[in-house]
Amino acid sequence: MKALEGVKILDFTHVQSGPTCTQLLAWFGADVIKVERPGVGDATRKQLVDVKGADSLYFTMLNHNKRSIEINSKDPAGKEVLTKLIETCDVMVENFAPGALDRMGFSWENIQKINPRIILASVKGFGPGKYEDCKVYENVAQCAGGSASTTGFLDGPPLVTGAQIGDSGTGLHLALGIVTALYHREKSGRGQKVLAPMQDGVLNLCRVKLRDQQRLAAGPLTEYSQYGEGIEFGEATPRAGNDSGGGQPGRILKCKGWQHDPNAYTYFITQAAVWDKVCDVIGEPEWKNKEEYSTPAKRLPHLNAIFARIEDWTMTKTKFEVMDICNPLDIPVGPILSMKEIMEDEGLQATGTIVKVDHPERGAYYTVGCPIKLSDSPVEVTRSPLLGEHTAEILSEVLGYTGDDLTRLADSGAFGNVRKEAAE
Ligand code: CAO
Repeated sequence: MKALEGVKILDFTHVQSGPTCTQLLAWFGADVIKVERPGVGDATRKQLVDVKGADSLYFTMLNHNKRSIEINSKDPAGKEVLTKLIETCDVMVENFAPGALDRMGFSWENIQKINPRIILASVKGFGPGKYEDCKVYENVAQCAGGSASTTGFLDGPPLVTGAQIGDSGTGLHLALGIVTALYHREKSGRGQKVLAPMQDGVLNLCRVKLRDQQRLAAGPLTEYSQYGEGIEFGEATPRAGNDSGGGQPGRILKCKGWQHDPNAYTYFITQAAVWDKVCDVIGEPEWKNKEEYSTPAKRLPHLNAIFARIEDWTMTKTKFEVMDICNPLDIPVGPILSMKEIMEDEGLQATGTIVKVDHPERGAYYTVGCPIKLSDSPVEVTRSPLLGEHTAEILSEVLGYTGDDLTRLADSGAFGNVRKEAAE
């Protein structure tokens, strides 16, 4: 039995933030019923299409292990079925623009009246306040949550990151809120509203930057490169390039082949505990007795010179050789892996973090499997549903519609291809 087996999720999500959350719940065993607009579906189905006529990778990689039902939520028959789904499900998840659910007639008050045990979980761009009505996408959240202002180099513009911390990061936060509310319901018997604003989720992931903001009041941030370069600090946490965010200095350094391979780099951390080993490995054993380098604090103003010398050494090795040499010495390093290298990584494939999935329209493709491993609830990744693939099945098996009732719904036109499927 899977951890969340028996939990029914009414998945009213679209694009990325909501779908990442419900995909996780599906992987843990919940029955996730994805509601989509008839004939159109989640907008991502047809975004960034690489195989003509097939669902895009954008959609398939965010919607595994779910069932799809087409419902026009603005049609009376659609509202009737949605109401039944709310009665039946444990959790309703949505990430529409602010107010959209209310406009459909499903305010939190109405939802509670239909099913007092249901949990309503929402992603919005911003929490209550002056921006609460804004529509928000990933990069807006990265900018508003403190990530962009603290990412990049000191002499360059703010940067967004490749990690989808606004969308997938908020999806993760929401999933935790949902299982927490489910746990609470065990004791209270009631559902509750769970809200995960994207700005708040990004800020939570930028916690250390708010830490640094307050440390500025006590003087310069000595572990930042600019301190060693004699550049004054302003009033806000600056961009720190590839400096380590923690107390152990680190940098991205060139490795053998960097001239033609954009990813021939390693991250290198001069952790205090292994300083002597770092000196030996790069061929500077006399540094161990050098007064200016004798403590971590004394080394801080010299980090540029220290890392320049370490880079002279890393440039003579490939990023994997650096790993092989440093790892046994407990010197923390990390090769900069390209997406190609990650996709082909046998270790990640063996643990189910990179998974090959077959799809009837597009054939086999790789996806990222569940990154959280439960020993008693293993994940089996199954393909994303075609649009409305389970409409008839959900109407009849989950909601109990049969005979004339099923025909009435099919005739209403509010459920896409249900008539054809029911006839089959
Ligand atoms: N049947 C009928 N209508 C439907 C429907 C269905 N099954 N599903 C959605 N709709 C309608 C909605 O009711 C809404 O109608 P109204 O505007 O008349 O109320 C309409 O479709 C558009 O919904 P939307 O405003 O949510 O969609 P959008 O493409 O304009 O905006 C987004 C997209 C993501 C910017 C917005 O949904 C949003 O800000 N969401 C919250 C933040 C968020 O999750 N952002 C992350 C996006 S990427 O992961």
